[in-house]
Amino acid sequence: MLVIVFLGLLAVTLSLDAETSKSLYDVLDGNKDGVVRLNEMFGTYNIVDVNKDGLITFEEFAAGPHPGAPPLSMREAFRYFDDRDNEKNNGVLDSGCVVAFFDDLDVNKNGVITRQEMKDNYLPLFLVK
Ligand SMILES: [Ca+2]
Ligand SMILES: [Ca+2]
Ligand SMILES: [Ca+2]
Ligand SMILES: [Ca+2]
Repeated sequence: MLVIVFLGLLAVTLSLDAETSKSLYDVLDGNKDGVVRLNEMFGTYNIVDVNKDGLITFEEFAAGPHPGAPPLSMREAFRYFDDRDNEKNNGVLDSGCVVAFFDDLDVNKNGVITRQEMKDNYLPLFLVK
């Protein structure tokens, strides 16, 4: 019985994740050519940076497209980025986190992130500490 419940929960978690990574990918792929490039990632960063001061606060982050759906909390996702930008763990995000995030997802280092790379690598980034 417990096993069945667990598998059910797992299925829900996995399908939520697939939805999250898919919708985030659609946001990141600004020109809809099916791959995400670094400049598109910066474009999304600039959209999330509502007041255009070059930094993203938690409030700006929470209002934009982000990996915040269960099982991930928005705070944890924010911390993930704040741990990878230029001024680490200072409570705001700078553009350094864009490069780090891109690099984490572009596993084969060919300069573009495919839908498959997003699908395979997005969730583990946030789950493995
Ligand atoms: Ca694109
Ligand atoms: Ca800002
Ligand atoms: Ca920071
Ligand atoms: Ca790639």
